[in-house]
This record gives sequence, structure tokens and C-alpha cells, in this order.
Amino acid sequence: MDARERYFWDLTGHLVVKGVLSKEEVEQTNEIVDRYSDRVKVGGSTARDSVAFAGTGRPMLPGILEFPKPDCDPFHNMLAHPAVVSRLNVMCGKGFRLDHGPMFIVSNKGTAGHTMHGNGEPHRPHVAYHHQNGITYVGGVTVAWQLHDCKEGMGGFACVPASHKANFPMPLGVKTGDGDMDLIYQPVVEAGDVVFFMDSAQSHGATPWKLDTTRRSILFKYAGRTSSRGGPSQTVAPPEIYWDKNIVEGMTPEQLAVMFGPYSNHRGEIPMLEVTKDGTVKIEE
Ligand SMILES: O=C(O)CCC(=O)C(=O)O
Repeated sequence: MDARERYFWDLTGHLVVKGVLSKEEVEQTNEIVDRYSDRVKVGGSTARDSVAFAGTGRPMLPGILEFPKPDCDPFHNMLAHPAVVSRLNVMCGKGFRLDHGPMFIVSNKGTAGHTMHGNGEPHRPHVAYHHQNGITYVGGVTVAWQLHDCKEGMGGFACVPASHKANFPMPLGVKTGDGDMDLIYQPVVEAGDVVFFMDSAQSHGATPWKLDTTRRSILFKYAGRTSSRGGPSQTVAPPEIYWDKNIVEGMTPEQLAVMFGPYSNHRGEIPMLEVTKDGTVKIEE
């Protein structure tokens, strides 16, 4: 990652790297994807209450890392590609890892957008953006490989540039795209390009897909070494799994609360402790 890219990344919270895959690599990968088209699953609409982003459910192609060899090779090659390693070492530090995904989005014409989310709401240190002593850090970076072009205004990944430094909550109109004050920006991408964005720290989502050609964007969700956002951390966090049944047996609920493994993106299923007025430690209501 050179100084130009670092400046752009720090300033805007996203980065498009052009032509990482050659024309031949794109063609070969697309040929594999075509052969697995019967595995596409259409999910619900990600437009929620938005009028601007309304459309049909989002089609996804699951399981690309598990395709039989050699069909999985192009996707395995994306995981630790030099273009990814050289940038993630700077963006979220050495020792970064795949936290969850990949998610392969294969939207058709009319597929809904995805309402804007992230923006550091709520503030969560494990995915927040910060910098000190010339080093920048963000706990969650999504790397999105593009296998088809996406023209201006035609849909796909969109963000509010610089919102990773936002000091106020996102207004509803920006969230839904129904009154975004022209803040939502959809980068133009070509097949072979790779988009990096600050997942969770930055306000991001997708605008509805308007092209006759399908969208083909593969999202790998990376995290800094000390951030455990989702994926297997959810399953391994309980004390009896992270430690051992024998070790945690007989512990009080309060003691068990400090025996959970790292899992920063939990939604309240990890008990939190507080000290009451009379000095007793108890599980927070
Ligand atoms: O469709 C997209 O590229 C946006 C994906 C997104 O919002 C997310 O991964 O959190």
C-alpha cells in the first residue's frame, strides 16, 4: 500500500484497487461461477423500510471455498492474495484474519439495495477506526472482489465517504437513501477490481441493481487479530467450550461471565457484570 492509497483510505474509508485480476482470470472465474448457478439462493430484501432501495430479494451463491478442486482455487487464491496482504497489513495490522464470509452477491436487475449501516453506531471499539503515532487501525475490513463491471448509478456497493470519522448518528434519510443529501457514493468498478471498505466503522450498503448483467461481488470479511466479530467465535465462546467443562464446573454465573472466549460482536448473549450499590458483583439485567 503506497502513500497515495493510504491517504485515500484514511480520508474516505474505502479504496478501489484496479485490475487485480487479469482478463483471463476473470473469465476463468466467471466460467466456474456459471457452472454453479443452480446453487444460488435468493434471500429477503435488504431494503427494509427504504423506498429508494426497494426491490427483490438478494441472490447469493454460497460455499465457494468448498467447491471441489480445482473450482475452489480462484477463491482460495483471493484469501491471501498479495494485493490483499499488502493492504490489510496496513489497514488492520499484521496478523489479520478472515472473520466471516465470503459472501458472494449475485444480484439481478431489480434486486433491492441494502440500507446504509455501520457509521460506528453503536460505537464498538473492536471495529472502530482510530489512529495514533502515524498508524491507522480499523478492526473490520471487507474486501470485495468484482467479477462484473458496475457502471455509474447502476447499483452495488455504496458508502458515505469519510463517515468512519462521523461524530453524529446517520440521519434516517441517509440510512434509507430516501433523502441522502447526495452523500451516498457508489464507486464505479470493473471486473478484476477489488474494493476495500471499513465494515462497521463506515456507513455503507448497496444501491439497487439496475444492469441487465448480474452483479458479481465476493465479500471477504477480515478482522484485526484481536477482533472476534462473528463466524466460529460465536460457537467457541461459551466457557465450557473455550476452557473445559471440568474447569468451569461449579462456578457461579458471575464467575462464568469472565470465562467466555473472545466474541466481540455478540448481541447480548454474553453476560455482562456490574457492581451494585452494596458492593456485590452481579450479572447486568
Ligand atoms: O452489497 C454490498 O456490497 C454491501 C454489503 C454490506 O453492506 C455488508 O457487507 O455489510
